[in-house]
Amino acid sequence: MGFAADGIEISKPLLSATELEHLNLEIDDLAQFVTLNGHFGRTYVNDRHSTLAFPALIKSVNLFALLSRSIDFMKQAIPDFEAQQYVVTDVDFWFDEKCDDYLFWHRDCDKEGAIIRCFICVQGGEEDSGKFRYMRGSHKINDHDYRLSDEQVAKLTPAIVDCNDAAGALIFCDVKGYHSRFPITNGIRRTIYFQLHSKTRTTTDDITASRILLPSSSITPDVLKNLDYFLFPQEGLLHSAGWEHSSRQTAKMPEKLLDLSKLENRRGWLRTILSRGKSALLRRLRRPA
Ligand SMILES: O=C(O)CCC(=O)C(=O)O
Ligand SMILES: [Fe+2]
Repeated sequence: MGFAADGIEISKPLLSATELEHLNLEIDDLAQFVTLNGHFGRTYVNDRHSTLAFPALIKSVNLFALLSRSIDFMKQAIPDFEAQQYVVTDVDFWFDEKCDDYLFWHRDCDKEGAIIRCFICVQGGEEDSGKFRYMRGSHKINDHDYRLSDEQVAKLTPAIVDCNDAAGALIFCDVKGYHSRFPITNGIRRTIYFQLHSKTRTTTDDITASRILLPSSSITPDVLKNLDYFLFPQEGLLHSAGWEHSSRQTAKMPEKLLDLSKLENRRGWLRTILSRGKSALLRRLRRPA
């Protein structure tokens, strides 16, 4: 199975059985953590789906190093990966509880190669616990809607691939392709989730809608090697302030940010500082102790 032809690919496990065990133990603990203000460990999207509030704080596995290894894998597997200038737009950890519903077959984008989603199963993900499903080659279909009709599903059934035995492996797919998952009737599902947007195939607004907390304790040489994948488009620096350009913002821009927007020509300067910092850090980290 190959990404270019099929829209989906699965790597060999990137996490060992021991790493999965340690990660699950840590998550058991983190997911329970409650502060006086309410539930701090998880953010509930609905009663069956929640996300870890601060996935970046996971210690048993460096999620960013794992992401960097995932990027290395995709560079090899996806012929135009570097040309499409992907940028990381999500690093998340999902909890899915019992759910008898069969997620309907859908796509999340109508431009090929624009958005890549990556899933690493930490728990569950089997046939009775939310195994991911994808229709091979359906990222090439241009005339179907967001959601497939029953007739369309029947026609495309031979193309369905089920992501079997995926614990610790990287499942990555083009979300223009149709996908679904099995219901969760037994146990739960825990998934590490990464998303990348192509800078050439999506807009700056799409990309800067998301932010990622990257703690300094996660910055290893492995992470720095792929730091470019965390750099937003230049014009995104102001977009990500969330005021001037976002159509979703209705609030008035505060004076301070208005001043900032006058400094647009300084953005190139900021970028230089960032990349200088990167080479200095790399040099330091590579120096023998
Ligand atoms: O829960 C899943 O595995 C599928 C979620 C989904 O549709 C998506 O990530 O776009
Ligand atoms: Fe989806």
